[in-house]
Formats: sequence, structure tokens, C-alpha cells
Amino acid sequence: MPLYQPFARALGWSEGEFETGMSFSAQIGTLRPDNPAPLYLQLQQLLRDAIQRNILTQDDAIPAERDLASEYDISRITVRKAIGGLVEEGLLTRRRGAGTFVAGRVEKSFSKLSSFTEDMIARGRVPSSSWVSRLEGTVTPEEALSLGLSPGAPVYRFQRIRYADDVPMAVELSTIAGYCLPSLDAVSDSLYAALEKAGNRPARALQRLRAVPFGTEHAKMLGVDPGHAGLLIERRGFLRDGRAAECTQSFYRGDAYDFVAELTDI
Ligand code: 16G
Repeated sequence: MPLYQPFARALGWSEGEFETGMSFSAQIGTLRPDNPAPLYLQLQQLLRDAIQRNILTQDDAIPAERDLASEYDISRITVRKAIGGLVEEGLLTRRRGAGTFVAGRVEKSFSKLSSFTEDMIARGRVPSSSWVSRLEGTVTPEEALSLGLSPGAPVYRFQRIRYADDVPMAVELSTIAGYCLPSLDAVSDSLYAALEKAGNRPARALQRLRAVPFGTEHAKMLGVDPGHAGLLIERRGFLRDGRAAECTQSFYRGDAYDFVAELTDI
């Protein structure tokens, strides 16, 4: 079997050397017969370690199910269970018609006023959402202060679980000033697309970020254990004329994101 390309790259080997090298199991390791752990967990651990040690890096392909099954001499069901678990964890991602790949962390710019949908598309991931709630109401005293609205002013509240390639990445709770959207139903896949259509997409935002352990409810929505590391980003978005449009709390999975910012000396 030709040398698995990502490993060859990690070793700094050239193209030609791919052809003569080791098998996938020789690179990421083999299952140990004396290990009492179930085989699927052992295979998961080998893949997890290889990702942590950068033997497998973002966008590297994982060999096909039948190839892994024959190489490790295990059933395809065992391979499927191992890979499925890592896909659920967000370490691997399935691309329809192309195979399974190392998902990598999402790099999110801290200096660009982008939406979740735009962030994911820019990284070749497929964004989607599921609705937790979608409500019309009037401002709470806290929202009135943070959005600069008068008591009794109408607002829309949207709570969504956000996915990338079907892996849950974040839970978001957005409060939008009533004058920014024509109706509750105006928002389908992307909130910013709906705001843009209404001519009310935020042009400026203030953000703050802090580390939070996920509580039971958010952990359940994101398929992680309670206490799992999370990042809470609060964004307050303003229209070009200075009026506040959005106040959103985004709870991101800490293991899925890297936040990057460009700093200059001016
Ligand atoms: C991002 C924004 C959030 C905004 C959402 C709109 C951060 C920290 N937060 O998650 O404030 O409401 O995108 O996304 O970037 P959408 O247009 O895909 O619904």
C-alpha cells in the first residue's frame, strides 16, 4: 500500500516517496490485542492521537471504511462506529461524495464583522441551524439598556443551534430591535442575510469574549459533556446611523474554534 500522503508530508517526504512507504496503520499505530478496550474506541484513540500530533492535519483524507477494515482486520461496522464518533465530536467531517476528512478548528477573525454563515462558507464548511425558539416580544429592562430602546419597544428573539457540516458548533441567542426586520419569518437560514435584505445589517459592532464551562442545557444542545470548555462572545451590532440593531450571545465550542486578530501599531 502506498505511503499515506499526510504522513509523508509530515515527514517532509517528496511525492515519489509516497509510493513506497508505510501503510496507514504503520503511521498512526496498530490495535493491541492485549488492550481490553473495545476495538472502535482503540481506533478512535489512534486517530485522535494522530490528529493531536499533527500526523493528520486539517483536510487530510481518512482512508475508506473498507480499506481501514481490511487493514486493521476489523469489521466495517467497527470502523463506522469509530469514525461516526469522531464525526460527532467534530474532529472529522464527512463531505458528500468525497469521503471523510480531518475537520480542523475553525479560525475566526476577530476584526471582521462577519456572520456565522459567511464564516463557515469561507472555510469550505456547510452551515446550517436548528431553531430552539423564535419569538416576538417587548424589550426587557436589560435589553432596553443594551440596545438603547425605550421600554415597551418591540424586539425579535431568535435562539438557534449552529452547525458546520452537521456538527454542532455554537448556540446563539439573538435579540433584534423590532425596526430592523419586517417580520419574525423574515429570518430563515441567515440572520445577517435577512437584516441585509431589510437594509439593516450591522455596520459596526462591539464584542466581548470570555471562557465559560457549558451548563447542562447548552451541553446537551451541543452534544458535549456539562462543564466542557466554551467561549461566550457577546456582540452588540449597530447600524450605520448609530442605532443598535443586534444583541447576540454566542456560546461557541472551545475545542472547535481559534480566534485570530491582526494587530497593528497604529
Ligand atoms: C455570528 C455573530 C452573531 C450573528 C450571527 C449571524 C459572532 C461572534 N457572532 O455568529 O452576532 O448574529 O453570526 O449569523 O461572530 P447568520 O447570518 O449566519 O445567522
